[in-house]
Amino acid sequence: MYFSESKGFPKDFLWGSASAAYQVEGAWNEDGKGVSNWDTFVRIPGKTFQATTGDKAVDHYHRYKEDVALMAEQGLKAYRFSIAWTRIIPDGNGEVNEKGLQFYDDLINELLKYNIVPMVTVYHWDMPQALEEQYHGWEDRRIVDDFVNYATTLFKRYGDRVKHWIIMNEQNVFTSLGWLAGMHPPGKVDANSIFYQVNHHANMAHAKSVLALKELYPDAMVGSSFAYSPSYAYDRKPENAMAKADHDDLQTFYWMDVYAYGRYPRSAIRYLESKGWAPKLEPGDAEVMKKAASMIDFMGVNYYQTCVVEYNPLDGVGASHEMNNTGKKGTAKVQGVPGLYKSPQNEFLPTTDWDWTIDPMGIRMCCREITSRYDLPVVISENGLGAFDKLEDGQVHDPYRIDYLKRHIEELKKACDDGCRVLAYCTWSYTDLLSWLNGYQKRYGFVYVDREEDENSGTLNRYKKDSFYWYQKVIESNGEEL
Ligand code: BGP
Repeated sequence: MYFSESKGFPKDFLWGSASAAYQVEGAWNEDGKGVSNWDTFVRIPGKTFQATTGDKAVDHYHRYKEDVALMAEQGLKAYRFSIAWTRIIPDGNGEVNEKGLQFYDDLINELLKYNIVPMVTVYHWDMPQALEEQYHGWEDRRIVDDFVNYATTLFKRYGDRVKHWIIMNEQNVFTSLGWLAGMHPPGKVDANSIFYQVNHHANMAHAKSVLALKELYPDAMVGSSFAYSPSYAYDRKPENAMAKADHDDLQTFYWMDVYAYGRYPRSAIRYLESKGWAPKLEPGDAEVMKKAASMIDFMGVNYYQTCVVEYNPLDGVGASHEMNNTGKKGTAKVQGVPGLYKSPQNEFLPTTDWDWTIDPMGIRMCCREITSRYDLPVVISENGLGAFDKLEDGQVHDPYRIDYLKRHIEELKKACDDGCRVLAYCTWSYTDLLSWLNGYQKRYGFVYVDREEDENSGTLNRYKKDSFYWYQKVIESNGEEL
C-alpha cells in the first residue's frame, strides 16, 4: 500500500537484539553443564569452518554483566537469548542442575535491572547429547515429554519475570540441515520420512509447551520463530507460479500453518503421502496442535533473505548438500526438488559475501503475509548482516551494516503503516558470535569481539562498532532517525 504519511512505530515498540546460547556462552563444560549435540558435532572433522567450536565462544557466560551493561548503554529495550538445555538438565531428562538455573536467573535479573525485556528462546538447536544416545533425540516420540518437562522447568523458574517466550528457533532450519542436508547434527542426508516425523515431534513439543506455559502463566506471550524466506515466482509463466505454490506449501506454510492453524497444509500432506514420507500422528495430536495454535500470541520471524522459485523438471537439479561457508562470494549452488521447484539467484538483488540475497522489502512481505493469512502479531526475532569487519585503533567502521539495517527498518515501518502488528525487532546479533558453520569471521554484532577462529586467539575484549551508536539513535528516536 502507499501512504503519504507514516504513523511510525508503535510507542511501546521493542527495539532488541538477539543471540543463542551455543553461539555466545562458551564455558561448554563448566558448572555441571552436560554435553550437547553441537558440542559433539563440531568435533567431527570437516563439519565447521576451520573446525571452529563454541567451547569458549565469546565467553558471555563469564562476561554477561559487561555485555548487559553495553546493552543498557545502547538503550536496548529487549534482549532475546536462548537457554542451553544442557545447563538446566545436563542429560536431558534426569536431575536438574541448580547452577545452570542460577546462571539464567542472574542474566534475567541483570537485564531487568536496566529495564531490558528478556525474551527467552527455549530451544535454539543445542540438544543434550545424552538424548541422542538414549533414543536418537528428535527422531523418537519420547523427546516430546522430555522437552515439555525441560520447558516447564524454565516456565516455573523464570515465568514470574519473563513474559516473552519463543519455544522453537527455526525448526525448518535445524531439521532440514540435520536430516536432509547433513550439515547440522545428526548429519543425516535425504532422510525424508525421518525428517517429517522429526518435525512432527518438534511440533508436538512446541504445542504442548505452549499449553504448559499458558496453564501456568495465561498472560505470557508465546510463539515460535520461523526462518522465513518469502518467495518470488521466477516469471509470469504459469508453471513457475505453480512451482511457487508448491514451494510455499512445503517450505513455508508447512511450519507456519502448524503454529498458527494447528494443521499441516493439505496439498503438502497429499504429496508426502504419495512419497511415503507423511508423518504419523498419534490420537489426540491434531486436537493438541489446534488448541496450541489458538493460544499463540505472535509469529516469530527470522528474516534474512527472499528466494526465487522456478519450475524444476523431474530430471532437474536436486539438493547439493553444500553451502558457502567460507565467505567467497559466488560459490553457492542452485538447489531444487526434482519435479517441483528450484531456487535460482535473483539477478535484481545484491548478495552478501556468503551469497545471502539482500532484499529489505522482504521483511515487509513477511509481515504482510502473516497478517493476511493468520492475522497474528509479528516479532522479528532476527535480522542482520554477516560481514567481515575490521578492528582498527579500537574502532570498527561498518557502514554496510548500518545501511542494511536502516533499509530493513524502513520497510518494517511501512509494514506497520500497512496495518501489520509488529511488536518487536531484534537484530542478529548483539555481540559478534559463532556463526554455526562459518566460524567467527562472519560477524553480525553491534559489539566487536576480539577473537578469531583459533580457540586461543584474541583477548575477547569488546569494542563498540559504528553501528552500535547508530542503533542507539534509532532506539532513542523510536525508529524516526535512521
Ligand atoms: C539463523 C540462526 C542464528 C544465526 C543466524 C545467522 O538461522 O537462528 O542462530 O546463526 O541464522 O546465520 P549464520 O550464522 O549461518 O550466518
